[in-house]
Amino acid sequence: GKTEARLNAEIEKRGALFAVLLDPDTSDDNALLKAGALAAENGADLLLVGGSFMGNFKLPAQVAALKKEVSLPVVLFPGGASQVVPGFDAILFMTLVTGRNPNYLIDEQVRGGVLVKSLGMEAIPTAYELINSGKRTAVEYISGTFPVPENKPKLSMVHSIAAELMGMRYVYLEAGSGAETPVPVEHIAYTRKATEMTIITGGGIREPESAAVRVAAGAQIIVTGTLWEKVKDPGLLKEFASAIHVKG
Ligand code: 1GP
Repeated sequence: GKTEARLNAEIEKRGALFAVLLDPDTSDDNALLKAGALAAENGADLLLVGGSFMGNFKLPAQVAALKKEVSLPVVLFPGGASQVVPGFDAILFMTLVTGRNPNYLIDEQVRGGVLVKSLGMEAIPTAYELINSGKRTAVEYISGTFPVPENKPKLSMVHSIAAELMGMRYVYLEAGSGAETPVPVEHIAYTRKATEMTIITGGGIREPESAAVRVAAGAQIIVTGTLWEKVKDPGLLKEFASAIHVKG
């Protein structure tokens, strides 16, 4: 697809990409636009929109307004099939491969797939791997699945190998929104060594250095979300961008 090709070309050019996750649950019609524009002006390469829940009927209009303002790809990062709404450049079409809950292995995909198809939306097949990060996270609670133990990087690697053989091209190594600690670098490094998939990682990344070491380990898209709910600092956004853009 067009968006996937664009992301891959940008990764080739810059080494890695800086993604900002925007909260879709806002009644303030300008909030998404403001947060997205701030990120776009200060070095972000990609805007993700999503979360465990989405109960905002105005989201399609807000996404359309955002798309008019910024030239970055705006990609849906859904918590389930009910979140498939129009307006996005693409969807991370995810499977929670580290879990053993059929709902997130096939059920949501069957329900959401027909919506994606009827919207003509580009889908990026993505393995979603939940890695333990200290305290219990919303993804763990909502999905009813165990995360991969933080000291077992080979366990996430074997899930990545299987996902790649099943045809998935992206893998999202997730610590969970607001995680105490980000995905340990070993998990990233093992998946990097064993597969050719594009590696996204996020959850609990709060410092540019923390992003940089994950890029060095092989991550190609770094996601930050919670941090920007409190901090609206253009300088910090720029620091993240330069820590991630290792090829300039
Ligand atoms: C959550 O990985 C993303 O799905 C981002 O996590 O909100 O902790 O930055 P944070």
